[in-house]
Amino acid sequence: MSLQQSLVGRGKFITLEGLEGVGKTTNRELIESQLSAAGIDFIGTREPGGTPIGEQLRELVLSTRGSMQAETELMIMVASRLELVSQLIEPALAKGQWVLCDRYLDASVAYQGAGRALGVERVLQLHALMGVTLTPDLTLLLDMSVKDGLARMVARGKPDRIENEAVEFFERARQAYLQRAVAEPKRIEVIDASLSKDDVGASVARAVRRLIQSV
Ligand code: T5A
Repeated sequence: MSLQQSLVGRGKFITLEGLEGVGKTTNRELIESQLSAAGIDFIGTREPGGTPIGEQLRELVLSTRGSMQAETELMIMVASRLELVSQLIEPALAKGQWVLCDRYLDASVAYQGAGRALGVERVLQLHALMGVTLTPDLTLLLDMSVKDGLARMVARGKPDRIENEAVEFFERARQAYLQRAVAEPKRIEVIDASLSKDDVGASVARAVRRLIQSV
């Protein structure tokens, strides 16, 4: 470790999670402003994607052309994550930068583990096998009813392959997210995403402020 690294310390890793249309992108922008105002050096990224290979994988996995086995979908998500963690997230954290990521491993647990019914344990085992074991310091789970979240998404138009899934798929994913929050209350903060943008933003900002104050 260089002298500068030991002085700065390791950065913090924040993830945003939740179903379609719950406001992850909206709140990602708010957090970015908050971190900038606090003078924190950070990078923002997203999943699937975030690296040149990851962005190609994103296009492939979200394309509406043709069908795909659930296992294939999971492996593409893991491959994109592996690239992102090794090329971008780990090096940034090691340099003392904070990382803000729109979706991460909890999304695979929810969407592939529960939504596609591949099994939560199987999803976690695959990550462990591939060495993707990095855990966020803070996860903001934006939660609201599937119906209302999908309505926001529909208003935006042009659904991708996963957004075309049935309501039951998203209900299973939502329950898996909430179960993870119960199992890891220190890491995962559940935020009521059905409230106004201002109220959701205020809850998000409070959680991020607590993390900033903890260092
Ligand atoms: N996926 C991803 C997996 O299946 N497994 C995985 O492991 C991973 C990593 C990614 C897809 O891949 C899947 C999940 C996804 O299906 P994506 O485009 O990155 O797709 O993610 P989406 O969730 O589809 O992103 P969206 O843009 O649809 O949703 P956001 O970002 O949550 O919502 P946002 O901020 O764009 O807001 C949506 C609309 O609602 C409004 C906004 O202005 C916007 O119009 N809005 C509000 N309106 C009222 N009140 C509020 N509080 C509002 N907040 C936002």
